[in-house]
Amino acid sequence: MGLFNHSEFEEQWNCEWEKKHVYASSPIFGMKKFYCLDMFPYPSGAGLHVGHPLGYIATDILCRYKKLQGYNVLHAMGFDSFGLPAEQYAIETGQHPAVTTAKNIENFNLQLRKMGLSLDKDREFRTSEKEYYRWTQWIFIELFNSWYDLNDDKAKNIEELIKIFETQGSAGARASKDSDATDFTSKEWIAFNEKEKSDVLMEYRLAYLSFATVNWCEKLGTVLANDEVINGLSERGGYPVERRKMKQWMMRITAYAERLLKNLDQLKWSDSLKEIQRNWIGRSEGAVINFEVENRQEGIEIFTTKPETIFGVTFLCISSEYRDIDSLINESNAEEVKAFVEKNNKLSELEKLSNIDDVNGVFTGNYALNPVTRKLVPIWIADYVLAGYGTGAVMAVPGSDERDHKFAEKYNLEIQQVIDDETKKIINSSFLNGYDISHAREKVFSYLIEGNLGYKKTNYKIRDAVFGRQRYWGEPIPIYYDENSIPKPLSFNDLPLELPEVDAYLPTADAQPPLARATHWLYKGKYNYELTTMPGWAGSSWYFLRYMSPNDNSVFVDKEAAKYWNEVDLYMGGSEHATGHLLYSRFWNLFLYDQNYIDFEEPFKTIINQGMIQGRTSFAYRVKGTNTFVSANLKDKFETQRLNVDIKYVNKDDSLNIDAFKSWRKDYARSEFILDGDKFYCDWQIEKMSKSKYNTVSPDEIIEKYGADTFRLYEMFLGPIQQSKPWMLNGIEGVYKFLNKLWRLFYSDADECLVVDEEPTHDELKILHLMLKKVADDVERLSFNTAITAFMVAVNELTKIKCKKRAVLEPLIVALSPFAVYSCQELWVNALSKKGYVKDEAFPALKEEYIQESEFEYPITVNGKIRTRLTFSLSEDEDEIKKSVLSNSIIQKWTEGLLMKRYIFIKGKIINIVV
Ligand code: ANZ
Repeated sequence: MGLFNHSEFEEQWNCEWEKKHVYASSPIFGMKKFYCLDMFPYPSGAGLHVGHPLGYIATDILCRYKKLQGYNVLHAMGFDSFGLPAEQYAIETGQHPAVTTAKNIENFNLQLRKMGLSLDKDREFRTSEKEYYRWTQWIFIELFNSWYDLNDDKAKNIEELIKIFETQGSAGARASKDSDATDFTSKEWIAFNEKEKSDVLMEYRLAYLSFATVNWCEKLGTVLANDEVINGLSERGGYPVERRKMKQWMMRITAYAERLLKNLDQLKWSDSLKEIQRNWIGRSEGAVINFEVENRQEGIEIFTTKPETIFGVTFLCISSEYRDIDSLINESNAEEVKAFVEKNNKLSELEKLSNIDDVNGVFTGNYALNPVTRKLVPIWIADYVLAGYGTGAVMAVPGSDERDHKFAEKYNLEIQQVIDDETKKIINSSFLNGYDISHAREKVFSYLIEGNLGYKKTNYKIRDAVFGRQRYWGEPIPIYYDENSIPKPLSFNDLPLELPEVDAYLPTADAQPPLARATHWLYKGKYNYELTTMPGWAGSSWYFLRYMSPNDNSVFVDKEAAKYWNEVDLYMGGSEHATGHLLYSRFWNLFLYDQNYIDFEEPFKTIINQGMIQGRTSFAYRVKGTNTFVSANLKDKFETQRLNVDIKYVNKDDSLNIDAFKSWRKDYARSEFILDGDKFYCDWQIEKMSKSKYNTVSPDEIIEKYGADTFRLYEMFLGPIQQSKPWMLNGIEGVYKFLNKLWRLFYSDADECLVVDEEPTHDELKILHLMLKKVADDVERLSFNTAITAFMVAVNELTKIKCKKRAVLEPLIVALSPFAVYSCQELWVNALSKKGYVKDEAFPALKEEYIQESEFEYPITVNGKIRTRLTFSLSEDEDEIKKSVLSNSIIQKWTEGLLMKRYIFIKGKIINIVV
């Protein structure tokens, strides 16, 4: 064993570590803990490219470092294995998603295991295995059995609510509930039949069934969440998405809006991530004001954040989905209105919002009364008013609001200054005497409240989350329908409710979800089950808890284990989860906290978003309408079309390997090529690394060639972890050379081990401790690239002075072991003749005395000009230094025969002489 050859030891250590479960972890009460988590991987069929491990390697280094620092570390990785891609693949190929998923996971694990990650494999699980999804179903039932008490600001058991209803009716509870929930007395409640009671309770449950306008994607055959729809198309596949009203299982995340917002302050997340969540939750304080409607019993309630602008209202706008809209339409133009409503209801909220430059609407034919000015204003239907926000109606103030102004201009409606002369008169003679818009808010509020015309209201943009999907490959929702079609949860003993086998993974001919194909799938042999399944985010909303006691089948998480491991200390993942996953899991965690199952409110103390690794995409130009490609530098002579080329057909100098390229696709086999000299050049561009752009680089070959340690170091050496950066192999040789150089500190050319037991010199120890200090600081800041530079500097300097001393090399190896895991272990055992695993050592203690400078080289000036430099110990007596300086021959030359006027000594800085 002499020269660095990764293939001689990496796999061997891997096998030993695996066999001995060296990364197994368990709570050690009294010992400080570090819980580190990578965002849950979805095992896609494409396998890993070099962008995926970036975060995994970073967290691994941190975990190993924390272990050296004496922490008890929890680091595990399972798989988010339900989801659309496996199901899409199943639809296309007929293969059971469980089969493809298992194959993908196996492949994933093979790729991951080579990277030397210190994952506790005994804690691996998959969301699609029944031992896991039993608990996802159990949490669903817990949510179903809960309501949110706004008085105590926490979730409570639905039985408590029933008791309140029995004694006080609906007025007895301040609860988070459906906006159109009905009021009833205790007498009425008692008189309700079972079905009616069930319907009422649905308006309060945290997991509930309700009619909701959803994003329906015909092509995918399912409902999508708002964040899965981009510009009216499905994020996956890019298929059209339309709005539909459907009865859906929902999650009342809105009950937690205020706590989700407030708790952000205590989290160590980036400001931008917090801001994204704040905007998504979207808290607005304002008022709900009632406008009476002419010739109609019921008025229209509007929500405004600027009640003080009520004097400038010139019309009202309601949403096209406004409830009871028909009673607001006049016979005269009913047709026009209905056509508008129908067209508009098809648009998603996002489309309505993105249409900001073009506002559209139609007059209902009716008028409403401004409760303050007593002026009649027309009621319009407008596309910019969202049905699900506020009350679905606005008071339009074109003198103050931009959209209202646009609308008024377009339809020739009155545009009035918020305070015109007319209103001034009203104001002066009324409660607002001396109206000043900036101070009027509270006055308007009290006027409205006293007059019973409105009330204060805080609104949130966040919506309840649609939870049911018309898909196969997800957790079945553990609900059955009894003989009266009342939905009821399964009893705990009947969990897990397993996915039934079906003959195809598509909806049925009558548009029922795929589970309807399982015709004999019945609860207790007679009741129908719920046929929708849970969305992709269900399993990932609590997985961080499961790692704490993954093999305990008696409980979702062992309470003691949860107490010990507690919240995640560092969560690493992509910024694309800023709203969906990070809100849903915070919501479930808060709920489980309310239920007293865990004792921390927030799951993720610190979040780091790793940057994206970008790929270098290659393109070839084809002359339009032909099968002739033209070299990139000649393309301007033709009218061309740019096509992606898989980077595996492109050489380092961007020339195309034409023969290989021709074999890629049938239609390229007979292509012609216009060359530049004897080569055909491709164009390139740096963009996101992705299978679809044919620019992915697999880690496998790199690891094969250079070893996993080089790969780990190189991924980290590319730049700061939070930054996006292009993948280029240019620098990998440098990192590889570093490991070779490291090896050379231990072994001679003739393979002899060179390590000696001699006392190290001060200089050697200085190199070591300067490196230790830098590495420790950098790793704490997650600045892994600069830490690697510090190792490189130290190894170079030790090489220069030929240091082979154990007392220096041993700590070097311990400090480097989180980065170069295999090499350090190999050197630990074979070159340093140590027993056990270097990962179990302690991080070397930093000795400041070697870092602090003991000497200083003083610049000596005579009359302001530096004439020489002299080195003195920093502890040397000032008078002694003065004597040496004045007797120095160069200084004497400049001062000879002159009278010294002044001598200034500044310790550790400078010596000035004035003559
Ligand atoms: C009068 C007014 C005057 C308004 C003014 C704004 C400015 P945020 O901050 O987003 O909560 N609004 C209320 N409900 C709406 C709905 N369903 N769809 C579209 N717009 C709606 O915005 C609240 C403001 O947006 C409200 O205050 C209302 O217009 C409008 F100078 O009322 B405002």
